[in-house]
Amino acid sequence: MTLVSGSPAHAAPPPTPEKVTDVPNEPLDPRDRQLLAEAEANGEPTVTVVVATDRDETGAVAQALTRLGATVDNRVDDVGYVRARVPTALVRKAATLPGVAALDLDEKFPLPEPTPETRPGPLPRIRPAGPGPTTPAANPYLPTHETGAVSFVKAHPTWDGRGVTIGIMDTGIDLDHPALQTTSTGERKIVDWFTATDPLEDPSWRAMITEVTGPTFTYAGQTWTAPAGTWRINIFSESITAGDAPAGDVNRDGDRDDLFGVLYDPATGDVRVDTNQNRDFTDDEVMRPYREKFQVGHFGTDDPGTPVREQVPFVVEVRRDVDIDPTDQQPGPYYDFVNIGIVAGAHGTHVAGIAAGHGLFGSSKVNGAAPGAKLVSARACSWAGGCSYAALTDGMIELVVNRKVDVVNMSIGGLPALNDGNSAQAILYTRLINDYGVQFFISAGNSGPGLNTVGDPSVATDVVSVAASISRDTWRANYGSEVRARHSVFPFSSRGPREDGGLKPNITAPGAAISTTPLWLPGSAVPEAGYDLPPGYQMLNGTSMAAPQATGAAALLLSAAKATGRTVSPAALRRALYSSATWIDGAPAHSQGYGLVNVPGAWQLLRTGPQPRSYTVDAPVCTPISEHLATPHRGPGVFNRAPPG
Ligand SMILES: [Ca+2]
Ligand SMILES: [Ca+2]
Ligand SMILES: [Ca+2]
Ligand SMILES: [Ca+2]
Repeated sequence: MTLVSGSPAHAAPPPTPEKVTDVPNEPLDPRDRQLLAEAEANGEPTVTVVVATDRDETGAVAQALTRLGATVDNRVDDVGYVRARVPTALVRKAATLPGVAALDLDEKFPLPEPTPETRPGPLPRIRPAGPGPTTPAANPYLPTHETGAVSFVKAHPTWDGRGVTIGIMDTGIDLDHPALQTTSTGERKIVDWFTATDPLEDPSWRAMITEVTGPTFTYAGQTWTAPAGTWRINIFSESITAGDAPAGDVNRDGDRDDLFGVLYDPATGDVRVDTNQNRDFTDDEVMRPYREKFQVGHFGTDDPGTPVREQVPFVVEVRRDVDIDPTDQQPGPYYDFVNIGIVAGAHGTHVAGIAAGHGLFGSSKVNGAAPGAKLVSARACSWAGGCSYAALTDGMIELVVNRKVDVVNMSIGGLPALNDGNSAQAILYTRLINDYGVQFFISAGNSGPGLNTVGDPSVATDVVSVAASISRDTWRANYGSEVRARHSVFPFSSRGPREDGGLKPNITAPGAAISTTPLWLPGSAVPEAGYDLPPGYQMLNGTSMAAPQATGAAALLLSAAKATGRTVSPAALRRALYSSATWIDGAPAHSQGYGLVNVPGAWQLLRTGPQPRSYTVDAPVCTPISEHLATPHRGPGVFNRAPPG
């Protein structure tokens, strides 16, 4: 059997169970101690922290942090959330403030890497044809039928995700892809698109500080034209995208030094981008945030003579009143920022196509799991260092509280030494799920097959942590390999249990797929299977691909519930998915959780109204770091990795 290691799509450093030295009253867990030590070594004056506060203590915590000299950058009282920049020397003090339930230091998860690992070797014995316009709905390239999604939609054509909006927390979704334009009923597929990154860290946010007056003015050594009136101006430089696709060339003309003027009206929030680079804003479209008018701008001009798109789509967004100097330990000075919203890599587009694509490969029949569902794109990753923990937290809150999505997919995560589901992020995600009724599906990670490799924040108790399986048919179609087992769990798929013995991952879904990628990326090979894909498609594997299969399956169930007047709580949804899952023979529970997602089976349970039950289990836990558990050395499952003696 062919062994395929996980693509680093859900890359994470290996766990480093550090030596535990007893620190009395140490408020930080081992990972945060390490991050703080790095900040101290680098002489960083402040660090960003993510704080889950006790209920009704958010205001008091924010005030106390401000008194410590911190800058509070975001605060959501209903969720009990504060994001702040704290003087590095005072982080431990901040963590012990009254009302702080948990405090984590911000860190960067590596940008999801879209390239699947390939194995050099002899030509495959099987030469599948690859997908195309005649590919049927049930196919091994994008195997949504393996969760029962295809048969469910065939039996109930209107329960195909319509009425449901899926949030995709990722690198952003390509706005031009034909399979991401409309739902099965012809409505707009991508209904919202926003960027959750920190304006002071992600240079796609431009500070609107310099004031200029039209009709002509000099800026950056050149003469510009604008409508009469007073404006703010800055430059968007394509080179800031060098860290990942589009690799520093947003207008796809082969160089990396193009500059684009950005003009902003602070009174109205109107934005103009000089996409044709003539330093004249009077011929540029007046743009508003995507959700207002669904405006999409483009850098570059497509050459119709080539299959690839020589053009990158973008949206604009405004963040008002950002404190641009968090190190002066006082409020302000405040300026507005304008974001140029383009995708930071192919990953989010691939995930979106698996969850809810409609009409892939030029086939009217090939879809993601829920072709009737709508999408909201949230970008938490940038080209300068990956996806930030703080942006993933801000973005999840924004998706649920303000963008009103029904279910969320996140195929990003990390692997801290203490993966016990008690991080600040895990606490906040749990509140969002239970208070707002929005279930999160999060990739389990690609750090398997070792024990206790399941990633945070998929370890949060009420998050559905998704492991990656592969069928015999997909081995053939996407790898050209012949195997015996009908279904198996990918070796790279992260294994449980949690540090406290809790059951993770929870469920399994197919973790290899050919799905959508930005049209401006060249076509790619599926080398093990021996065929090529045109621009707009790529074969990727990882739990990143499994999670959106599960999310799309959930969208079908929520769609069916809406159509039949049922209300489904996250607990009931999880119970139905878990109780109906199909056991994969030969795979232990700590690799597959309850088993492979089974949409028709889950609907049978939801239809008759299952009663979610909860049990409390308390058992001894002995691992090298189990003293850091919420209750030291205790947890909901027996887990013994204690060294002898
Ligand atoms: Ca260029
Ligand atoms: Ca222009
Ligand atoms: Ca072209
Ligand atoms: Ca300040």
